[in-house]
Formats: sequence, C-alpha cells, structure tokens
Amino acid sequence: MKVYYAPQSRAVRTVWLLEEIGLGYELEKFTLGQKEMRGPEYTSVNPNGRVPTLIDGDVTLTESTAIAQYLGAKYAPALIPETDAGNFAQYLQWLHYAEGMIMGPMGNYVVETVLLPPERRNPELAMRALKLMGRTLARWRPIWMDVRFWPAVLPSPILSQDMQSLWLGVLRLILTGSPLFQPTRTG
Ligand SMILES: N[C@@H](CCC(=O)N[C@@H](CS)C(=O)NCC(=O)O)C(=O)O
Repeated sequence: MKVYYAPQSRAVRTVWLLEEIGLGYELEKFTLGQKEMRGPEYTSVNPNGRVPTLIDGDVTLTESTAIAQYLGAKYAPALIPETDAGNFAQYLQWLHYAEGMIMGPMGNYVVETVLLPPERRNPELAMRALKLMGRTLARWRPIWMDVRFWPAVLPSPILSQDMQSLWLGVLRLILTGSPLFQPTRTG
C-alpha cells in the first residue's frame, strides 16, 4: 500500500485512517505547492496532480473520501455500518457531505485569507466563500440542532481529525449563534 501525501492536506485523512486501522503503508511525501506534484511523473499516477493518492495493488484512488470509504469497506468493516443497517445511508451522506458541499467554499476562503500572499488576496471572494459556506450549513439547521447527530459524527473513526475539526467548527458556529449560520437567503 502506498500513499502520496503532503502535510496539512487532505492526505492526512488517508494516513490517519490507515493508522487507525493498523495497516502498513509506504509514504511518498510532497509539500503543498511543490512543482513535482504537477510534473509528468506524478500526474501519470494522479492526473489531478494533487494529494492524496492511494495505491493498493492494482487499485489507484485519488479522492480522499472514496479512499476512506474503500479502506473502511475493505479493511475495517467493523468500523462502518453494514449496508442493511439503519444508519448506512446516513453514514454515506455525512461522509460525502463535507468534501462535496463544504470543502469548496472552505478551500476558497483559506486560499483568499491564508494561502495566497497578502497582495494577491481578494477580500470580496473570501467573504463570498464564507457566506456560501454559512448558507449551505444553515439549510441543515434542524439536523445540526438534533443532539443525536453529534455523537454519531464526532467519534466516528472513519472521519479523520480534520473532518472532525470541521464538524466541531460547525457546532461552534451554532452554539455561538453566529450570524453566518442564519438562513437569510436561498439560492
Ligand atoms: N477532492 C480531492 C481534492 C484533493 C486536493 O485538492 N488536494 C489538495 C490538498 S488538500 C492538493 O493536493 N493541492 C495541491 C495543489 O493544488 O497544488 C480529495 O478529496 O482528495
């Protein structure tokens, strides 16, 4: 098993889960922004030129959430609900929600506030990303307000630490009554 990895990236999810499951793996380490990530050698493995990439025998996966689902299903069935369990659909929904709905605007916000050098940051784009994230989350308010949701999500070993931090951030926004979390408009 081989993982292409960079610190402070989504690849932490993969390595964290491999550690949790107790599987051995070989690490190919980049740093974010390293030009070799977009070079021909690595893009022949992962055409996106991004991390993580998991190689397991003749399987290559380049989506962190697909990797989590794959590793759980194949190597740690005890950690995930069975397909006929009552919470199976919910497990898939929330496993994919964070990457599918939240990481886009959250990534844009981080790019415009942290990753770009100050002279290239655009405060308007940053604010737009933050508002979109707030509105996206606000639509699910009844779910977040249901106390049964949090014990199901937070201790889940299938969600890595950064995903759990994301959910904790959501919880903090709710508990502090953040204006970001008010459903003020639709669309
Ligand atoms: N949807 C992909 C996104 C992968 C992705 O964007 N990875 C970032 C790190 S968090 C990356 O490799 N960025 C390097 C770059 O854009 O040069 C996943 O979930 O794995």
